[in-house]
Amino acid sequence: MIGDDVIETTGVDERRPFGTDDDRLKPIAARVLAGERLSFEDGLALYGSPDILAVGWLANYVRERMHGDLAYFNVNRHINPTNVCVAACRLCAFGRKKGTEGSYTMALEQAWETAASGYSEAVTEFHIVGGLHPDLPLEYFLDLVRGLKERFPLVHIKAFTMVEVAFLARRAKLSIPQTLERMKEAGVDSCPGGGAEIFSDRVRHIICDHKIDGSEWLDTARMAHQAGLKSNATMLYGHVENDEDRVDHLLKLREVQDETHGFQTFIPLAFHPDNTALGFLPRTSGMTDIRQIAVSRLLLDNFPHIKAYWQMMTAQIAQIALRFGADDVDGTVIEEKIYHDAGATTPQGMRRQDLVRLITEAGRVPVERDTLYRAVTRTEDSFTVAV
Ligand code: V47
Repeated sequence: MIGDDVIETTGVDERRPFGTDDDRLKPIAARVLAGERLSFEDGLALYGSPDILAVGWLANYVRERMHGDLAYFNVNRHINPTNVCVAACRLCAFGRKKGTEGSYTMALEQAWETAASGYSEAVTEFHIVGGLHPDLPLEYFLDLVRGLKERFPLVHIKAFTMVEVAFLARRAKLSIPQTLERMKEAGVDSCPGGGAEIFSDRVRHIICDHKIDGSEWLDTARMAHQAGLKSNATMLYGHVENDEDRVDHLLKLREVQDETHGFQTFIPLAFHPDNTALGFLPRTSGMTDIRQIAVSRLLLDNFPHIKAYWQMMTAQIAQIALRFGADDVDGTVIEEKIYHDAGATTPQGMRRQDLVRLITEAGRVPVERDTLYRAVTRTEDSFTVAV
């Protein structure tokens, strides 16, 4: 109910009618049920509402309208070819200066071996991100991708954030579209969503002032989409940003998506403070993580998918998120470095069957997907995707 009026829902969760004591949510609920777009002010009201269950109801309504009971996961592997990085972002515990303790750069053979090791079930995706290395040329990364494609022709390569693309373009003295073309020729199939952080200049100045700014990140994503590459988008929250910064970030992504329709998934990322220059900040709470998923689902009406990245938010919170707006939990991952360097206590990876159980126990229907969200069917030693 909204106030005293019963809202008719269209086949979605009619068992539990909407109700709230928060007057600011009532007009928002009417807009959500009518399929109308929410505004900046609506975003602030959703972040500020004490009625988290009502916010979650609305996000779940939209999630079920888009995906029913389905929840997606994939069998993937992360490869981080180097942690050497010139950027020294205060938010990051992964990057190291060249030559300092703990820094590493994989030889190409080593990266290809890493891709093949540690897991018996055929992965459908390599997720490749790394530091902004001062000396490694674009050719190293292109050779890395070419070598992976040669060895694993069926595996989708999701590689290089917008920050890396812009950095490699500058180092190679190429334009961003030229760099993206070179990446595509080498075998890059899509791009991951990292490096977006928060677009606000004020916040970026504090957490990551040596990398591209928010509008450059958005422009690079636009160019990736124009080049025919799908990509993801992230938002880092739970540090020094406020609700206005979060809403601004989401609406800027929505604007680009209206133009290009190139984003597949939005992934909110909770700040992990350990071993970073912002180590004095507290971790986010489960409530903040759940609300972030719900608000993302409600504001990003043109994003097909909202990911509750289990490595970042724990498997337990990811399960709850599947009922608060998320429809995806990411994948097996196998070895995660960025969050574990920053204090994550989640396991390094999960088996396919554990992801299936996670989703099933959340009351959703698991669907193994490839990176482009096509259903994967497994045979004994390979897989096919529905096209
Ligand atoms: O870009 C870095 C963030 C991102 C910290 O596209 C941190 O499918 C929290 O983008 N605390 C990398 N976050 C991870 C990422 C990602 C993950 C899973 C799936 C996809 C996808 C993308 O992690 C970085 C940065 O925004 N990050 N350090 C930290 N201390």
